[in-house]
Amino acid sequence: MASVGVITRVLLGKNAINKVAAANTGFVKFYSTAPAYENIKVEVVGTKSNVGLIQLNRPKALNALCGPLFEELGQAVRDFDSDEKIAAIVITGNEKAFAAGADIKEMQNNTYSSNQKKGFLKSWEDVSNCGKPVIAAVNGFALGGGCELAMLCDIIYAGEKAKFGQPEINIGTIPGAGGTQRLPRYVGKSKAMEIVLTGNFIDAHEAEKMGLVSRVFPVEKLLEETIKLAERIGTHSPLIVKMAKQAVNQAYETTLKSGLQFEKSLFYGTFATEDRKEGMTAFVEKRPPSFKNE
Ligand code: CO8
Repeated sequence: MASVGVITRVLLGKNAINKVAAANTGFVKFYSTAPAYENIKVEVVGTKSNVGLIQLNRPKALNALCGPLFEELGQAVRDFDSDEKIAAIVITGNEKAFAAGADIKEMQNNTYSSNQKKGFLKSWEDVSNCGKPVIAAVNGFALGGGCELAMLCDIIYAGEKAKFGQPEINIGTIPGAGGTQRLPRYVGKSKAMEIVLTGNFIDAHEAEKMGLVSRVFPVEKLLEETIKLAERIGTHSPLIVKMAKQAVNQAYETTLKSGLQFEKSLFYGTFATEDRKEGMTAFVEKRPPSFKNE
């Protein structure tokens, strides 16, 4: 894990720096200290220390997404989004589970009115509102809310033993955090219907073939490759990366005509930035660009 091993800073909640003894989980080094979070681990990784890594950390419950976990995840995403040194965010789980869904034990006694009153699922918006690229590194189960969380991310990389599914139908409910809406956009109506109506799981290679996942790696390589992807994105202008993300996301929100108009406005807009000027000047001068996020 040489390239992943460069972990220079440990984020504790709001960017406190704390260097402590490392504990090896088997695929990346995490630092053991009094945790700022109970349900996730958060740190900065990458050779340039510009990748925010969030590991879901309820291994005994297969990372079931309880409310406190989601609140912590939202906080961590917001912190990384507002940290200028961070170029991209990676969300991962462990080798057995990315996340096996919403916490069934927690929601077992919910009622229609308690869902309405508590605004159940509200904190999920933090991940989709993030301006920076968010990449899911999925090993093991990504089921129900776990699959939906992966789909909230901008790119999904998977380990070859990953399993995706929307098994809510087995427990008398339906996907509630985007599964019925995002999945058809990824894989088309017929496949999405099959997945949602049967509750069957699909493996990583099927998921890649369907377009749900962009690449599949050996389990032990997944996180390293995902961090490399985040680092590659981090070589570009953060400002322009943000605009590119907005433009692609717009394709899911609008008609082709207004999407093309939106894209053109953003494209023209890049010409008002220093980074566009620097990028093209560097190309003409045959040198690497030096972006200033301006
Ligand atoms: N919620 C709570 N606990 C869970 C969950 C879950 N989703 N999944 C697993 N666990 C727990 C088990 O209860 C078990 O705990 P314990 O040891 O205390 O009994 C532990 O994790 C290990 O699980 P298993 O023993 O079942 O492990 P197996 O390897 O035998 O099976 C499976 C793995 C196939 C993943 C199995 O655990 C399973 O089917 N889990 C449930 C999957 C599921 O139905 N997910 C969908 C949940 S509903 C949902 O996500 C709705 C989303 C709506 C919006 C999101 C809101 C937050």
